Formats: sequence, structure tokens, C-alpha cells
Amino acid sequence: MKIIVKATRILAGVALVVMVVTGLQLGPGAQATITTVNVKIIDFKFQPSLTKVVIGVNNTVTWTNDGLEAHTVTANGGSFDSGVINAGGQFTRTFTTVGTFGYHCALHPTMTGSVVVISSTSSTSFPWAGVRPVRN
Ligand SMILES: [Cu+2]
Repeated sequence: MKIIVKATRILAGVALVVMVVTGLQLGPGAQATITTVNVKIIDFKFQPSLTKVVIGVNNTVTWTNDGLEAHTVTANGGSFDSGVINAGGQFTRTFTTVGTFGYHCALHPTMTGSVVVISSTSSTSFPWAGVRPVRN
């Protein structure tokens, strides 16, 4: 009898843990978590070169220079510029305006990338509707 009681208690404990974990994943607070999107600068490329973000969901982008050379993250339209990012350095920007922001490395103009920013309510009007925002 003791063994059965113990096993029942263990099962009840496991069920409770499963319920808590499931609740955390599906709970209403899950969407409010702002996730930073990471872009690597390596091998003279921005990886990924196309970053899609949703305002209020994951619209903060951090570029990390994982290469050996210095680079920049410079908006083609001049709306932002990291300045020189040395090896191991980072640049973070939060996008709050809908649009496509092309950027390049001022030191190596062949290095290009873009950030596509959409609002959390307008994703159905975009061709990539259904594609989940990039999360890391
Ligand atoms: Cu560069």
C-alpha cells in the first residue's frame, strides 16, 4: 500500500508540473514578452541579412560582431548608425516605426542587410503573413 500511495503522489506531482509549464507557455502573458532578435556580423556578412520584427513583440535588434574585423551597422537612409563595432562588440536598436530599413557596413559597402518592421495588428496585409516572427 505504501508504494502505491507514493507512486500516486509522484504522479500527482508530475501532473502539477506539466500543468504549470503548459500554463506558462500558453498564458496570456506569453505575448507580452519582448524578445530581442540577434543578428551576427561574421565572415563579412550580416546573418541573417533579412530580419523581420513586430513592434512591441520582438522589435529590438542586437547585432554582435563575431568576426575579427571592425564593422558598422549604418542605415541606408541615415536613420541610425552604430559607429565602428570592434570584434566582440554589439549594437542594439529598438525599431518603433513600420517600414523596411536597409542598412550596410560603412567600412565594407558590399555588406548589406535589412530590417522589416511591421505592426502587431497589420501582419495579415504582408506577403509573409503566417511566418512567425524571428525569435532567438
Ligand atoms: Cu564591415
